[in-house]
Amino acid sequence: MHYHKKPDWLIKESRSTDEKHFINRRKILAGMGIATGLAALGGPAFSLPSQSPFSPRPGLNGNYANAGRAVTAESINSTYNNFYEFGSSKNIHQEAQALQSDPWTVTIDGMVDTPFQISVDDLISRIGVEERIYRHRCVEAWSMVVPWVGFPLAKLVEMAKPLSRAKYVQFQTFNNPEVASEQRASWYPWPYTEGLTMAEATNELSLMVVGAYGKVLHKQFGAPMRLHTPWKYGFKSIKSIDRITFTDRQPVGFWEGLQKKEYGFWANVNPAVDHRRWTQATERPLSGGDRIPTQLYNGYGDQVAGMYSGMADEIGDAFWR
Ligand SMILES: Nc1nc2c(c(=O)[nH]1)N[C@H]1C(S)=C(S)[C@@H](COP(=O)(O)O)O[C@H]1N2
Ligand SMILES: [Mo]
Repeated sequence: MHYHKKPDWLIKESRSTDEKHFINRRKILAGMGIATGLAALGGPAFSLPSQSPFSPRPGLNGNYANAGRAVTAESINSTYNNFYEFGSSKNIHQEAQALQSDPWTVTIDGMVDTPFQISVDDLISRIGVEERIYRHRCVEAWSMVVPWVGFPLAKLVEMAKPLSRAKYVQFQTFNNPEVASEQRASWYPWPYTEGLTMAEATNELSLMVVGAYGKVLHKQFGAPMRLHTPWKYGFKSIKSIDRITFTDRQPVGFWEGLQKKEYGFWANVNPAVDHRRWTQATERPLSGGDRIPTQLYNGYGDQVAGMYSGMADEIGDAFWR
């Protein structure tokens, strides 16, 4: 059945099941020293809890306690999102509340010792979580600073026991056109996919995000689990992941599949290479104020440049996009 507008009962129904599990996930996070705050359970439409000034929390990783810029207000980030499954505007936060993100199972397969499925709650309790403040740079030239809660992707890779033949990790988002209206648009190659090399996936910076602002991840941020690779353009940071596949073939990302010339596999932030439609030299912080210069690798070069030495010469500009 296809609804253009979801009837009220559907929203209520999914919300009540959701609340039970949501509270469960909050408990797990709280048990790991992450203050879970007041979650947005207020009503069928997304509503923000009362704002409190950001302060460091117990699980904060000291290496990522300061992004060199102020954290973007939660009220701004959580109402300006790219999540094309729910529409092509930035204003999808209300529609995204229909996503049933709890319970949630992730399939881990491909070139691994033994394929398996695991719930996000189990991943959280087996691996544990920490908080890191990261800069995020979208290829559309806006940027933000977010206090994420999550765990290193490297830990999940270790748990998956990939075979030595595996060279890449492919990520996939859910595909549920009944809930996500834009997934009824057949011209898009749903589901959204993205990929990283094994070196990138096991880089210390690659974070599997399950929370933000000390709370269980809001749906519009990609609940219950999304990737964040802060040295790459935002489209690499795939949301609401339900499958992780190890492979020897370079994965083709969602946007890459649509426009290879505009959205390449590597997509490392580079102020010297403009996108066809947007300059990459500067960026517009969502928090307001003047545009600021964009940094190579979004300022994370110390941790990631080594993975790409020599490659720019080899592949030229296409390397960056
Ligand atoms: N599944 C999915 N993941 C996605 C997207 C999307 O449309 N669908 N958009 C990407 C883009 S372009 C950006 S900039 C970030 C935006 O994350 P935010 O909305 O949490 O700021 O999510 C990325 N991950
Ligand atoms: Mo983006």
